[in-house]
Amino acid sequence: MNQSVAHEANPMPRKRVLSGIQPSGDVQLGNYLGAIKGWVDRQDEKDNFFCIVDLHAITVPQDPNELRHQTRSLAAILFAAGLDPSKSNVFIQSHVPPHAEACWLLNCVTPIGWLERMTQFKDKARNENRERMSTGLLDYPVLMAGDILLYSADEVPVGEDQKQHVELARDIAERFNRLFGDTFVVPEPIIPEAGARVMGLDDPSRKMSKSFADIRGHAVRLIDEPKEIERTINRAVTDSYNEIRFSDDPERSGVNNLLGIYKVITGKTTEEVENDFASARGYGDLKRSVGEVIISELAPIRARYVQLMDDIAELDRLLSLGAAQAIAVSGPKVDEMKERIGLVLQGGEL
Ligand code: ATP
Ligand code: LTN
Repeated sequence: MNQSVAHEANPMPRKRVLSGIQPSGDVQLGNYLGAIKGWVDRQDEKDNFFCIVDLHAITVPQDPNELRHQTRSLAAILFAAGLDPSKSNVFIQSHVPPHAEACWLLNCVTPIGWLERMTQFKDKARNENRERMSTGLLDYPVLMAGDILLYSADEVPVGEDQKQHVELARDIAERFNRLFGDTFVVPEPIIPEAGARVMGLDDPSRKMSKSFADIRGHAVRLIDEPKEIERTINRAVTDSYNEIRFSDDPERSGVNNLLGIYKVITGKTTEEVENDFASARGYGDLKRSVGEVIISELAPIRARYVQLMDDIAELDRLLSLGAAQAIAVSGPKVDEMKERIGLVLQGGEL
């Protein structure tokens, strides 16, 4: 719908963007700065698909009622953060059957060694008993490759931690194209220059994560009240150098992280940020300023979120519109995959 309008006004086709986010907990500042903010800022220039990846979320155990709530809550956050349903198709992955189908078809051309080498899988497998870990956790990146390839996405805007998975999607696309002829666009990962890896405020050596967002002091959640944000930032781990400048010294990663957050939100250069703090009296001043910029960025999002969650029927309607657009693109693509592989299509060949 948005695409045809765009094409009339502009003969150059817009780049197709697809990205995904899991309903696996409360959306945190890293998700926003590393991914969502970029989706919103560039939605006017692109042809946009954003997928709430509930099938990815169930690769680890989820409480059914909680998952249902988190899925709608995530949709409300995405719209509240500025995704406009007339410009961006926002949909739930499980509403669009081609995703699960494409995953199976791509499983059959993906060597298992490629999956066993994925850093995210190795990290999760290290802490999990293999007798309890789901097969879905290993297969996770193939489902993600399907998400991307079904839409012929040119660009996949993600945080740094997902770069390897997008590269795997490229490898899978190239292998399928080699085996069965040109079928897929080979996608590019788009990683923001700043904000691509926001670190945990309680432990700046590991990335801020939605699934740890309930741990006290770990994350700023997009729906936190200003007082809560202030408290979390005040509690953030720093160091004893008392020097407010960017640094790649792991011992100073807490302060570096706070400065990084300030830098993305204000849009200032490294030099301008350091100048802002040249006369600061200490980390107390730094935390106060960082807390303030976060609160002014998130307050309007929180207000819109509360309104949207008050009308679930409207939210579900917007998600149905997104799913219809998604099916219109991914349905024919999955048929093309089947035909190339040699499966007989119901009703005859394309
Ligand atoms: P989980 O804890 O369930 O793995 P998550 O917080 O890592 O969740 P995802 O839904 O897996 O979030 O990721 C959504 C998007 O947010 C992805 O593009 C991912 O790269 C990005 N992202 C996640 N955490 C961060 C972070 N700390 N800094 C920057 N970007 C991030
Ligand atoms: N694995 C991603 C979420 C995701 C995704 C996608 C991102 C699922 N499918 C397709 C980009 C494109 C993550 O952020 N953990």
